Amino acid sequence: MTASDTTDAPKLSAVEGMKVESRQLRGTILEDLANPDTGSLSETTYQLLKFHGIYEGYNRDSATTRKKQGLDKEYEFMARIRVPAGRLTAAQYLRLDELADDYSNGTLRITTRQAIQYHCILKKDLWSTIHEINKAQLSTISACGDVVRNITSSPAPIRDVVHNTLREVVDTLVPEVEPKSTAYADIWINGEQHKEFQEVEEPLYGKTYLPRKFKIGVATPEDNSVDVLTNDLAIIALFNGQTLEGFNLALGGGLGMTHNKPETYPYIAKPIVFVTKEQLIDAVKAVIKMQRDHGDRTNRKHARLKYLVAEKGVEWIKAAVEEQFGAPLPPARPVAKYTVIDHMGWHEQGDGFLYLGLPISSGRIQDTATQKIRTGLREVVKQYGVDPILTPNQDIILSNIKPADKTAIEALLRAHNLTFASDISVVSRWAMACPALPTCGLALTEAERIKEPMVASIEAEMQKFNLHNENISIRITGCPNGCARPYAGEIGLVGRQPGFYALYLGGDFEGTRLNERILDKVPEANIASTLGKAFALYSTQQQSQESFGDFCHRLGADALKTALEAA
Ligand code: SRM
Ligand code: SF4
Repeated sequence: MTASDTTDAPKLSAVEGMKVESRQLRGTILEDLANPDTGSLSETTYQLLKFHGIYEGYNRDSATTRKKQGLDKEYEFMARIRVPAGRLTAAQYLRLDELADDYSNGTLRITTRQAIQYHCILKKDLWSTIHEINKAQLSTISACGDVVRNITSSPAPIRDVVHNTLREVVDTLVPEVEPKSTAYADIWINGEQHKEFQEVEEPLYGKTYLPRKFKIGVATPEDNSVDVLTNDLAIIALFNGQTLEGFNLALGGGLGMTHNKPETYPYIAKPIVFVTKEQLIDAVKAVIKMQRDHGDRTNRKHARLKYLVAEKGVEWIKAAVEEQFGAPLPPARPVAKYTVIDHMGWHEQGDGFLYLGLPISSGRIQDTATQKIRTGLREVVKQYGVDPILTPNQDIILSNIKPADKTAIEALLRAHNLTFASDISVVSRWAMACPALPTCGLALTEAERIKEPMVASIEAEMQKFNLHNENISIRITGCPNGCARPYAGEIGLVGRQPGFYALYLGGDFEGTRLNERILDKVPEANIASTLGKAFALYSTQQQSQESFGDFCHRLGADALKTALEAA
């Protein structure tokens, strides 16, 4: 019996009760889906579906008009396909591409955690969608819900000790942290509606799984492309050249917050312990069990590991991890400065093959009037058998390319008008936006749909001060939950209320320092000109090699606020 199986906790939140009653995440999902009459589901099914990688939502664009017409909302589902470290085979990608037409809205959306999302799935198609995804040797299990989510890591398909180790760590961890409940297979693979329930042991999770979502990222200081310190558990591999020394575990990263609720806040993971390769899996499990047993199950807005780390302190956390691990562990080692790479452009893998990183704006793989991104990628994958890798920056890497195919592949992509990294500004290459409207039920403002014009207007301001070649990260979200990691960027634009954004500045490009809120409600139309004032200061007061984020940090929030508010 695990500590989470005991019932001496004060008062469980409603979701905790649902988990306990769910027969290990089964609930009445199949029965609810079989009812064709209603788009909406019971609250319990809505919550349980998340553990299966599925969210029910509705078309936010049409909801108001339909309400006036006395019509119900257009309910639809989002399915998130878990892709550890973003690695897909050519065959998997091609099947996902087909399914996007069969069941989704004809787009594949690369997420900030290297997964793929389908939007706009109809209730009648949901079972077939998930079933077909599994037939392609992919899964939506644990892509959402109170479990370990998709594990992120460097997408670089480089064949050397460093990258082989990162791949090995992810591949070893994935089955270890997956729920053991057979509910997912029973429902989506076997469709066994009336199968007699047989409880299986959940040694890691217990009956109530985790208090909240739990994210793991695996990185090296030399390649922090995953923003590893924004994860509940950051695994930082430390190498001496090509020799692995071990791993730092940093705990408590997380970005979600609520406007006007200072008790909620973004937080950067704190370094806690150093472990050897042999200790890693048990140490990871010790961290998860520690959060399972000590995380807050009474208030979901206070349930992430970050609140435990912030409130209990690193000494308490270290002792609690060691208790679960069963032995003392050395403290985390000092780490050199982090660097971030976007892996765009052509590179050698080190095994005779090449890889090509292609920017995909907001991760949206789609055909438009001007760009046939989806068709172009499909054709290249089909004709040349290259394996796609999804990046934590919402971009795509085509890997295992024969050098002899380089010219033809580039020509084929150009024929479909895909964008290459060399075609766009640095700032545009690094910018990210979350989906927000119309699919996200939590969006207060636009994000993905305004990203390109917004970035273009910011770029125009940068140009005025000759800063257009600067590496500046811009991250836009439609609400404060932080899905495009806005607080870990140099410029964060966070949806505040329709048409208005909170402006955050002063994070570092390397993802090791959070930015700060400088202005609360900037009208969308004024954002670029407001930032222009900061660019003006930066262009005249920048110290040698100082990045924009570091400059804003040095200036400080108060001075920046005064400068940006000045007419
Ligand atoms: Fe997220 C919820 C989209 C990465 C913090 N996130 C949501 C939901 C499911 C909305 C909902 O709960 O109803 C969004 C679906 C919108 C849609 O229309 O598709 C959503 N999150 C996304 C994605 C697709 C954004 C993207 O641009 O790619 C990312 C999917 C990642 C994946 O493949 O698993 C995504 N979300 C993140 C990240 C960034 C990361 O993990 O690197 C964060 C900040 C880090 C963190 O977890 O703290 C993030 N999402 C949240 C939160 C706030 C959690 C919190 O602790 O407060 C929510 C809301 C919640 O959980 O209650 C949320
Ligand atoms: Fe939705 Fe907010 Fe996440 Fe954007 S940041 S996808 S608006 S929950």
